[in-house]
Amino acid sequence: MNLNEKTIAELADLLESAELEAREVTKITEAHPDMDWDDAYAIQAEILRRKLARGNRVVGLKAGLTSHGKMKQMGVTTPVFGWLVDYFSVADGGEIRHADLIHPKVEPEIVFVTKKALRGPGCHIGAVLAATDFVMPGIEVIDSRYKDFKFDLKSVIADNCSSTRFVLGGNAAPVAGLDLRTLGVVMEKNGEPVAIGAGAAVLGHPAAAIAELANHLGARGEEIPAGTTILSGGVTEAIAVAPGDHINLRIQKLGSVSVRFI
Ligand code: OOG
Ligand code: MG
Repeated sequence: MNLNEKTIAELADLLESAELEAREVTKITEAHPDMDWDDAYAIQAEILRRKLARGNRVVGLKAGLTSHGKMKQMGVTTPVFGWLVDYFSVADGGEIRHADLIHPKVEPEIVFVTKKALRGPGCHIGAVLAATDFVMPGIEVIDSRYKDFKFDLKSVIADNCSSTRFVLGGNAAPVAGLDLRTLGVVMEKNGEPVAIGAGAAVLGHPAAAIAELANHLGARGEEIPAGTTILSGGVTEAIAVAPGDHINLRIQKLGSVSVRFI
């Protein structure tokens, strides 16, 4: 770690205030070029500590930058991990006020819900599939707090990987008998297909993203508890949305989920 506690607290305050007030800030590595990975995750953890102290609850975890489409779009090469809290959750068919956010984008995701704990190191897709209760479609809404949605990996990790809202729905399907690599994914904006892909876009197999999360947490002495909802990462690049846009995500065999921006 290169940053002291005071700086970590200041940066957490900067990023969380930007989130809550829906305004963009300069990416933090500009003023702190020496910050390292542990500093980045420490800032992310400090933002969560502040939310928990205010009574928010963790309701899920996420992996991000797990597909080639996303890595190319954001100019990065490594997956990142973050948390989801209660007020991020939006009901299927619900509405999101665009003005509450800065410059939101939507992503199609395959969502896992676990029935057994997963702990790295050495977690692999076999362990993930054995521990999965079901998978379902999810629309993730991301909203980088950084100017023009431009960042480097350390800045985006500190910003809890741009997390802001998510919508779950469709069919909760057990993984036995499903080939998650070949599941077709179609996301529509106002009835037009805008993002098309298949599960294999996520690290070759979306369960690999969950295994990487377990290994990341394992290195910190933590695990993915049983009953955890986990977003495995955008299958395609993220799509910008405007007020009035209606987003529908269909995943083969998993049904559909939708949300409207007002
Ligand atoms: C970082 C968050 C990435 C995903 O699914 O790839 C993410 C970003 O692109 O702003 O949630
Ligand atoms: Mg995502």
